[in-house]
Amino acid sequence: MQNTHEGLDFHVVLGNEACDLDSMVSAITLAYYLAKTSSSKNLTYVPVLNIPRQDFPLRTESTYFLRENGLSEKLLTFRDEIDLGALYEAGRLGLSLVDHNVLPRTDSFMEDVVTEVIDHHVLERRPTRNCRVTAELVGSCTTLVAEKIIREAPHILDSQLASMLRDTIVLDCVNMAPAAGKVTPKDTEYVTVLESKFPDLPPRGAAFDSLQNAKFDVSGLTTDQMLRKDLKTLFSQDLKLAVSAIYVDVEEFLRRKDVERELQDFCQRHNYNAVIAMSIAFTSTNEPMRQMAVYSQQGALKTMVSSALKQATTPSLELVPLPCPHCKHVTAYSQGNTAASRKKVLPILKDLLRRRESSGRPMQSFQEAEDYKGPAELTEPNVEENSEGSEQLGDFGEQLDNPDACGEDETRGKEYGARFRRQMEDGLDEENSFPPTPMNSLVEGCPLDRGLPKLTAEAIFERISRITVVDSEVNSTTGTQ
Ligand SMILES: [Mn+2]
Repeated sequence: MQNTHEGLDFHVVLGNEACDLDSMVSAITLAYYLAKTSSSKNLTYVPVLNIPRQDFPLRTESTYFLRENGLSEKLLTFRDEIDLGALYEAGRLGLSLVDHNVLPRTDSFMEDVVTEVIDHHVLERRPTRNCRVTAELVGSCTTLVAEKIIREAPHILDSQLASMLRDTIVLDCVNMAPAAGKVTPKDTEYVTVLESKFPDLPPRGAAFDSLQNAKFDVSGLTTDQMLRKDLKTLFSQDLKLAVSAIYVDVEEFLRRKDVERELQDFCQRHNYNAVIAMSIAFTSTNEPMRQMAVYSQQGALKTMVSSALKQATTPSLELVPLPCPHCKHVTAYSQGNTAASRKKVLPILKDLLRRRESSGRPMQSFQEAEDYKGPAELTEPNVEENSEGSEQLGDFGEQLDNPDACGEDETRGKEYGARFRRQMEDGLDEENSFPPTPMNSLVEGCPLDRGLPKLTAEAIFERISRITVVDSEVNSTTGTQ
């Protein structure tokens, strides 16, 4: 494995920037299929997870899934570890897109090497001669990859591959429950095929429950990771607000050791002026309870945000202060209006920022804000909302496929118990609405802004070879069929 890969070309299978389980598994399994069925000797197939490696722990269901399936995170290639631009410039790159069908704006220069698209979102790309497109509005992109493998290379299926495909489809399709509005006949068809070929797969329900639990299991996360896991960002000219859904009660969150210092670190690290943390929990009778905390080092800003939330009328949040004896820069509330999710709270905050801007109160109100270089030269008040952390995106634009999928979460949820309901709520929102194009670019910049790749072609080649090795070891111990 020395320098024998000089002329090596790369075919990268790229998932979307939400990097949810569907994207990850579609990328890994399609790259595996391509590697197993390719006759080309100098082409390396690399699944690339379209987030920086440091963000991967936020995808708790994905890290859990890899552990369960005996794949090491070390074997995966993340977006900040491979210089796609340089490979493209060198004429050594081909691309398959899975779980999205157009490259985000910052990557669009590579469109001409996209030779294949497999996706379940509404098609946004124009047809071209050299790109094969498979696009169907099924519940999971993984269903389309499973279909391809079962049709074209059923011999490569083993129980590990089958289990990865099946479990991802089951999670995306909410345990194949029609009432959830995700599953389509094709999803059911391929889950059934996989289960009939591998009757030893654990029951669906168990797979669904454990993945669903893993999705909300933040016990291993740092405060910074908790705040980034399900985050929306609002910004105006001089202010940047983090609105985080946290997956533990606000009260419990505020009991974390050194939480105020960690909130301060979080704000400094990511240039936020304030953090609004929201939580939802369910009582034993499945009644939702929402709590909210407002943090800012800048007292005037904390007061302004808190007042706006307390005085909001559309809707009224019915905030009641929660005792927080050690809090200096935090005010905490329980939220009487339990129907007001983050989706309802965001407009209140947007409106606040907008009013502030149009009343011409610029930087001097909040001196500490000066290190944030907001979108420059806005001629009119302009409040933008952006998503990052991407976890909240969950299904990345699924909302586009099912515009009303989440409207009646409460009623739907009742049929499935609290855990399912949490999924329908998507933690705190009913929403997954965001554009399928770059969501981090305005806030965090492109992953590659951080520098050039650390991996050489050889290192990537070696990593991929190791995947194959691990894979065959697993196969030989678990057997097939
Ligand atoms: Mn998907």
